[in-house]
Amino acid sequence: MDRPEDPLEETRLPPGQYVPRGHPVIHYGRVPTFRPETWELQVMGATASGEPYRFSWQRFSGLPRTTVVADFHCVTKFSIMGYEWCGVSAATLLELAPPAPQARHVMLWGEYGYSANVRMSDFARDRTLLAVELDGRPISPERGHPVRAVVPHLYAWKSVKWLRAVEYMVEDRRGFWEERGYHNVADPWREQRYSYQEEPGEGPP
Ligand SMILES: Nc1nc2c(c(=O)[nH]1)N[C@H]1C(S)=C(S)[C@@H](COP(=O)(O)O)O[C@H]1N2
Ligand SMILES: [Mo]
Repeated sequence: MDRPEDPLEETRLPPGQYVPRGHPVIHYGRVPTFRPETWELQVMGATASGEPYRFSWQRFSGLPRTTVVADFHCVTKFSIMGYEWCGVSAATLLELAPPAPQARHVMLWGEYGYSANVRMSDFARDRTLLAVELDGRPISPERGHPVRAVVPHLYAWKSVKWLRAVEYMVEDRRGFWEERGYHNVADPWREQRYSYQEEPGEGPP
């Protein structure tokens, strides 16, 4: 094993993870084309008003932004340390498009139907972002341009690229990888990789 260069890396790395050379890019399917005139982000499902919300690119790109520095942990075991994301915090979205009080879960939808479910408590964490910049530049097309969810405290498959909708859910449902054998919660510090590890209450009934 290579010795980590940063002495902090050892304590910052969740169990079973390693730091690779370079920054791998991984996703399923092809990279969509961004069309600012037709792009919109929808917030739907169990909203407090019962109505869906739509944010045009013009509106979304004018929302206040925050910066989050976070490590990024892929379930295939590589971790990228210290990405700097800038974007609209999930908390801001929750204020502008409030969920119904019974909504305990969220489905994050990317282009082409990729999806990942997270608990509302994970979505509402102050470091969850709808990111538009990575390391000081607009996110590149293959990393999720124009908007990518970043849920840094969960495995990276929950950080949906090319985000197009946020669905508030009263009942939990599994997203793309969660349906294919991956853990519903996905906490890297507890090494929640696979659905067979789920404890009662961690997945949909
Ligand atoms: N829309 C979409 N988002 C996605 C994926 C995908 O296939 N489609 N793959 C996920 C997985 S498994 C990982 S590890 C990260 C990879 O992000 P990166 O390519 O920026 O390293 O994106 C996640 N977000
Ligand atoms: Mo991944």
